[in-house]
Amino acid sequence: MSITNENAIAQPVGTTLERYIMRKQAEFAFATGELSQLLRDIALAGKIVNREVNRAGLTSIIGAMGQQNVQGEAQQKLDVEANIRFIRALTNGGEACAVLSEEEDDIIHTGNCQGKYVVAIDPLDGSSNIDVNISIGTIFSIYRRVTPVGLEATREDFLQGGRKQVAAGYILYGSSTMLVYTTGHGVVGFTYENSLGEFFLSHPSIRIPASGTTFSCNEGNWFDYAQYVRDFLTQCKQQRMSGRYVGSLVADYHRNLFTGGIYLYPPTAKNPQGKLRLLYEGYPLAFVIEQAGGRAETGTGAVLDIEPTEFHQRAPLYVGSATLVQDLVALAPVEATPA
Ligand code: AHM
Ligand code: MG
Repeated sequence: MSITNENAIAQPVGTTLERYIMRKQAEFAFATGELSQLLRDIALAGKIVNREVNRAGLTSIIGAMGQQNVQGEAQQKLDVEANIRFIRALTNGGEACAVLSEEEDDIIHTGNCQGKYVVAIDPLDGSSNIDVNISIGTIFSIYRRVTPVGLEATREDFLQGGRKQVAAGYILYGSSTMLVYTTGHGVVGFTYENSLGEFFLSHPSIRIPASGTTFSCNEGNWFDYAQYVRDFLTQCKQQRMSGRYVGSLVADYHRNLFTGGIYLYPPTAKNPQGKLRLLYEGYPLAFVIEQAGGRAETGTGAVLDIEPTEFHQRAPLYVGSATLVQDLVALAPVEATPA
């Protein structure tokens, strides 16, 4: 055996997601193991989607299917595949009684009426980037149902409000694939090891820097932005901050979470409430950022405080380092961006 191999064997392989979840189960809001199972189900579907994302350039799976999703956007094959994979994993896992997906108009009943949880999910976010081999992601949000166990889930279960989330997170399919989540006890990150087929704990306690030097927004919408948003961005430029915008929310958010910065999707003429969806984009990313020490605002209040009314409603999103979000909010007139 070579010295290199001996050294490799001397190194512990690390903590798998599975083992971590088992150890931390007692910290979960309802320590019954069901939420743990849900996280495992999401991780399993994430592994499958990761495989498909990696194979996308090699197979004919890439490309538009010629269908549109409920928001009228061109649907890619991988969106369809990811949607199916997550719904199937959550159905087979048994703990989710219903799922709300960006790709589906109405909630999907899994048939698990005994399940105590509902999941809102954007199965593959940043779908316009699939065709060009740029990082994409999955975003998820978990609630404990408010309707009686044994019956079908209803709208009420999904429209509880962001503060009622019991867990939320995302998977980034990037240069490496990562699962980042919170159960309300800080934020943890796992990195996927392809050869072993496991997520390993890589970031036990993620904290966003209080400030940062990156702003991320689609500046092509500049002339649609409210004056206070333009003033804030002008300040960023005067301070020689860096503009970084992938156009994949998970990728932009993840970078700013680790290095400090602010992501903005303000209201525009085309999307007067902003483009991003509250239940499976705004809320979960707001929950994670608050747990990491950052802030998520709409311009008139915290994202997590928005009263939800519709499954696919949109909301402005200003999310990232607390100081930067505070600087933006300080410029906002009270009536600037109705939430
Ligand atoms: P999607 O859910 O249809 O993929 O749309 C959401 C995406 C985000 O990932 C990204 O931040 C944003 O839309 C980019 O929008 P734009 O091209 O208007 O800048
Ligand atoms: Mg999306």
